[in-house]
Amino acid sequence: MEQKFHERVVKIEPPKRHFVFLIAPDGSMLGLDESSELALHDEADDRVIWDRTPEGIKHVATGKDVSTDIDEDVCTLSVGSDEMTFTTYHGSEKLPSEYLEHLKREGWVCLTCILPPDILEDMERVAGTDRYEHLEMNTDIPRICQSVSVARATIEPISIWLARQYMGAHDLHLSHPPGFRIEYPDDGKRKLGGWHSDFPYSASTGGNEPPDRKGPIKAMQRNVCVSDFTKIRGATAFKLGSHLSDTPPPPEWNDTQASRFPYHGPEADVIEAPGGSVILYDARMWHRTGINRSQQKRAAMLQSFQAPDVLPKNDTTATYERLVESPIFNELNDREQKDITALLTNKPTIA
Ligand SMILES: O=C(O)CCC(=O)C(=O)O
Ligand SMILES: [Fe+2]
Repeated sequence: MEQKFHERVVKIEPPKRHFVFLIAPDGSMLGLDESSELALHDEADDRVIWDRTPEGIKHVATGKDVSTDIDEDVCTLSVGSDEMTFTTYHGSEKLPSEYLEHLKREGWVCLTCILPPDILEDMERVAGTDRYEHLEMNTDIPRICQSVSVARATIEPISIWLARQYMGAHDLHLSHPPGFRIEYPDDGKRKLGGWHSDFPYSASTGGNEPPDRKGPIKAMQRNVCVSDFTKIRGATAFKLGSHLSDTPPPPEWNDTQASRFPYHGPEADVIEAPGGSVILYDARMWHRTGINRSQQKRAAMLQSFQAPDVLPKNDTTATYERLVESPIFNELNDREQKDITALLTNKPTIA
């Protein structure tokens, strides 16, 4: 008798607490400069991570305390000679450098519950899952044009910083507009997602040769857990560590003659993570959509960051134009507009 669903579970618990960002009206983030003075930054590294204290805020990486009155999430601080207003904003569980260390060591990292609760709920609404299970996703309008929350989730700043660090390049682009993958409860008939490495490490339909798996890293994938990711509800399955393998997944892991189900034995791993988490991983890592054995839909938002020299899988400019014309774009602050513009319009630089 075939043993079913024996993947190992890596369970990620919800954080007990979160750090905060302090965001200026133009979206820049309050941080410290090299002389430990308050300064503005556009990149979400350790410099911009704060903790709330009874007297104000503490800079997590250096321990520097700054006293300020925070009234309904808003405070005023002097940056250089400017008095500026900042809004505290839901931050990460850990320092960006801690995530980076895990990512470099393991080839993946989970930014647990990194999305603010209101953004998560809005993504569930767009997806038609969880608290909005009764809705069906609208596939006529690009998802990023349906809610500012989708745009904000797309440019969550710590994952962009991590992708830039891991890939050793700043000007990344997306290989396709961010899409939602809704996994319906398995009905015993529907085709199931097979094991693969992600673009450009997957064989292309046009016959392009995938890049050398031992060469410089060309892409990272980002799965935003909209639903709670659990094994029973179809959380993504991985072969953790396989980003270092010289080969893509073995064909027998997708042998649908032998079983309707792709490989689901103990060599595979399922990362269970709460909704609102971001799983960022090396695109070479073998993975597949989980098999949803629950009664509810499962939603993930999928995104693929590409190195500057990779030709995108799809043209993202049409979606970008629709976004700019939609009211959503004006809801984004300057930094958010800049980040989304770069990810959707950066052109490959091919030597
Ligand atoms: O839907 C999933 O769980 C994973 C989808 C996938 O293969 C991907 O992110 O590339
Ligand atoms: Fe994939």
